Amino acid sequence: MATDELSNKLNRRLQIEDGTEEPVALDKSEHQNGSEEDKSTTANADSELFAKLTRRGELNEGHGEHCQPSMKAFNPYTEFKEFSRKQIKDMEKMFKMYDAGKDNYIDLMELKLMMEKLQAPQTHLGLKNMIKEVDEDLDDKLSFREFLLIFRKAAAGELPEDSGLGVLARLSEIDVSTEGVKGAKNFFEAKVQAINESNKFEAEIRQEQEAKKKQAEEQKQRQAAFRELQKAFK
Ligand SMILES: [Ca+2]
Ligand SMILES: [Ca+2]
Repeated sequence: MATDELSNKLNRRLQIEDGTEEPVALDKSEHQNGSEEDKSTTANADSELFAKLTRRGELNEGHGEHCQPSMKAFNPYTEFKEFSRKQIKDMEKMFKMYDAGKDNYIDLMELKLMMEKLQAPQTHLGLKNMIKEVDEDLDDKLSFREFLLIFRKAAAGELPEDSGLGVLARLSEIDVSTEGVKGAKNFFEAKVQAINESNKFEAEIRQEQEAKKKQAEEQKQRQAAFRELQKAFK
């Protein structure tokens, strides 16, 4: 519905600009009380509207530049709900510490140094494979998000303990606490805990939203009462 309305407006605007259709009502009022200056301001606003509509149309049809996924704000706390804020902060600290070049990526050289620091040096091929395992955007280096994937996999017991990434997660001294690598029982307990955590998180957000809604309603009521009061004094 809304899209139809937009495209109608857009078509009409195009026709007016082409001169194939006389603008009606809108312009009449301008002739009556508007100066030339007013008109050009309206024209500017119109072309701005036109640009916006065109862009909206393009986006609706899937053309136009959408934001790259990597440009979207990445929120580790909502995406990695299985970890506590403390755990994520620890992982961030570690990531920043080993990102010596401060470009927000851990590249092969930086990973090499990390593994040496952790006293588990890896071969060149080993390092490459470690990156490959979580390098979702295939740029041969680890973003913070990809770095977190290492711990997600470790916590879910998906990394062989003697694999490069498994060693990294174990030696990182970050308590992934879900203890996925230590056996099925703990793994399932960890899962349950993760689910409870995420439910808790959602419940907290819901509570916040409800509180806001209530506040807005109360304000509305106050305003209505105030208006009634005003009326009474008129
Ligand atoms: Ca770096
Ligand atoms: Ca990458």
